[in-house]
Amino acid sequence: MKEEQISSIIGQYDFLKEKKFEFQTFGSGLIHGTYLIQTSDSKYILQEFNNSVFKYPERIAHNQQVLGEKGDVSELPFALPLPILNTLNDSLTKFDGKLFRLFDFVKGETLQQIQNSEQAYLAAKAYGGFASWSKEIDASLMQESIPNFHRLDWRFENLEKAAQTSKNLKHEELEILNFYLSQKPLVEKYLDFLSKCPQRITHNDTKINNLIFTEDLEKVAAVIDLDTLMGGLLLYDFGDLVRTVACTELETSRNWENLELKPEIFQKLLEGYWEGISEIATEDEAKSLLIAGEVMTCIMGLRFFTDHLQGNIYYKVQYPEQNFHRAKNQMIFLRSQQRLAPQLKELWYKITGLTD
Ligand code: GN1
Ligand code: MG
Repeated sequence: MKEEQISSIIGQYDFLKEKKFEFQTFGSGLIHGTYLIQTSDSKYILQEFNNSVFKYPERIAHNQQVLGEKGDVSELPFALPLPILNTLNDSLTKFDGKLFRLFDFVKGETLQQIQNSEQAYLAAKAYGGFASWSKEIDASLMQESIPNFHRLDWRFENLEKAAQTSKNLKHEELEILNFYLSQKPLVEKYLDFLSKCPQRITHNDTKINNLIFTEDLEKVAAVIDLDTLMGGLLLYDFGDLVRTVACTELETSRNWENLELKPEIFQKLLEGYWEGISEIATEDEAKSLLIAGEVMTCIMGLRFFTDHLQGNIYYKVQYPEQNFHRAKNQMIFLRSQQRLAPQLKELWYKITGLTD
């Protein structure tokens, strides 16, 4: 983007009109274009909104508005940067056929992977604390920014449909397809919790890099990326933490032999998340945490494999087989969690103090 363009966009915010500024591209996000804007006394993040991944920007704006109006953000022990309103009182600013949002800049560090188990604890406590903080907000006020986003049953049906029209699958593709189709019992368990657990306000993308840590990495300074914020189950947020933080390997890894769950990290995640939610969690919600990692890993495996069968239409790939490999990675990780389930259950008894 050029300086004149940025100037026209930020000119739609009263407090920035006519101000001198410098700008640069910022961060490693793959979805939205991101710029750091610096004036003589403040810093801001300007985002160019990706309308093809998020087809309902007005729903995102609605959800964030509900959150800002119904909850007191200042009560949280970390920042929750919501978009700043423009002169039209809108969080989305139109320019040149595109949509932009402006945020206050939060100083700190983002991690792509944890460096020690304490960071797993801090991350989980922050996401759990967020769910508790929003307990009074009626989740039915929220709109689906991505419909059926974490519906395991729907993701499962999508794979079934894609498989019906896929011919001549290779031996290894069939093995992975059959593995995912054998996960029907997990889908049933999920549906049981879906019928028994309340809808909460959930973040739905609880990866480690959606947090900003303080520069000394000892505290969470902010929870960011609130685009998938909507009504959901606590298990979605805890499960995506397990999926992305408690695995020995990244989701893009092909180091199959070394890929497994680290029980000691699972323990730290559960300690942190439980500390955040214990005051609000129902017994069913507490129990749902035991299958949370499996559910979210299965969802991602189903999504990757379906995308592979459909010719890589959703996820960016660096090579043609990448979604197939991601689905294989998630399959191995899901197997590892299922194998370790009895050990994880022992940790769960200890941490929650609950019995069956
Ligand atoms: C996508 O683009 P990113 O990394 O924020 C996806 C998540 C997946 C993740 C897997 C909107 O998130 O659900 O967990 O990829 N977000 C969307 O890498 O589809
Ligand atoms: Mg994201």
